[in-house]
Amino acid sequence: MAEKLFSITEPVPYAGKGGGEELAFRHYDPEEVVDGKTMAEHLRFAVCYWHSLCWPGTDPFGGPTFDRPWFKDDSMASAKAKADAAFELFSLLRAPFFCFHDADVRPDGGGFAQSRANLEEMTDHLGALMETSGVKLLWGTANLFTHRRYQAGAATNPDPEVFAYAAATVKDCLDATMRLGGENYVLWGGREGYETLLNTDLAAEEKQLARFLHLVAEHRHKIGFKGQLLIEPKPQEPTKHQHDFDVATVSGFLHRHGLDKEYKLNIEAGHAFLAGHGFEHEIALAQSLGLFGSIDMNRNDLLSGWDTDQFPNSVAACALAYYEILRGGGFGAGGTNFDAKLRRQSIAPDDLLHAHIGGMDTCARGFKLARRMLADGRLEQLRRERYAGWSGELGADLLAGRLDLDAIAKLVAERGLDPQPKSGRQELLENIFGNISVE
Ligand code: XUL
Ligand code: CO
Repeated sequence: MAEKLFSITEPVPYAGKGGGEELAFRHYDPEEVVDGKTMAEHLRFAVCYWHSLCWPGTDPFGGPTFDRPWFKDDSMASAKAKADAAFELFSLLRAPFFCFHDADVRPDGGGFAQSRANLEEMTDHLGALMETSGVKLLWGTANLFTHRRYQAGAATNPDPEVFAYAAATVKDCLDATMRLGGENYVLWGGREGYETLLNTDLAAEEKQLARFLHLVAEHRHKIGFKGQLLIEPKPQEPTKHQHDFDVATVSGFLHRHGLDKEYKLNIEAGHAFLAGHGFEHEIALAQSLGLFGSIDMNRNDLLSGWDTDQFPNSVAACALAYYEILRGGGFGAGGTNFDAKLRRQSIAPDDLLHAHIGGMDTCARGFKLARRMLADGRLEQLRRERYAGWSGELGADLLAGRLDLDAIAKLVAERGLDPQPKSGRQELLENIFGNISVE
């Protein structure tokens, strides 16, 4: 019998606001029904395997600080012990979903064939754990950035052999994701970019990346994978510049290459911030372009300027994100994946429980606030009023292209148009947001 990892054995209870227990939800009751769906169904939480089970507490200046039993070697037995601990964590948190990279769950086999065999064996093991626990797979993905073969990228590598190796790896990961009933498959191009333009052929790399994404889409159709394919934008880090910079950049790329019907986007809070955008901006833009898929929920330390992947703790920030998600109709196949990790000194396994409980409670409060903002209706009403002119005759004629520049000039002169500025009412809107309470 493996030694006990966490201090509790029963799932984290919902204790409500007054609850005194530390390991209890105060705001997230997975079974609470809101607008005909449970909170678990609305938020679709996923625990990420990599930060929670694999990351050992290293940082650029220091080695591992965490001491987990499965870190002792790179064997299949340790990979299975890690998987068992992972599902214990998911079940204690009552998380409906998890997400993983191939490299998180299987030891590197030292070559393609053995790595593939390891992944297949671990896919069976994960499948059995999913069956007994009821935990589902939100998305799978391939790690195409840690191994040194990917130092110059995967799809965008100057060496076609690396492209082929990466493509073969994605095939196996997509197959494994399908076998496990995954609802999405994510591609994050960690090293698809450059360190210096002096050795980089941008046009060649763009062509390679497009071919790679077409291959993945073709394979999805071939095997009948019904889940969503998602691209996760990030502007840089570890590269100096990444091709998938932000939502706008990826959207342009997808349209340029006829891929816009195949892919949607997985938007991460910290990545949006690194790109100089708000999280809600990236979500709103993806929604307006019909590309919204799923989110990676975290926050960055705004003073470090680094993708610190911390658990969310701002209800207001989460509310603004969920507001944009709800305005677009909520999650379809997507969900709220915590791409967040402990701080390096949080070495106790229970810290994983505290981190997720806090994150889930914060998201639940943010979601409820967002819902009330929508139900209240004033924000949407004021937005509609601001654009009301466009539903009039002039607006309709302009948009429909019924007037050319000559006709517009004639109309402005004949009608003596002298448009007057109107208030944008930002403070009023911010006060409305500030005064709507979560409860
Ligand atoms: C890296 C990141 C990844 C992706 C999956 O910043 O967010 O963990 O979510 O590869
Ligand atoms: Co992410």
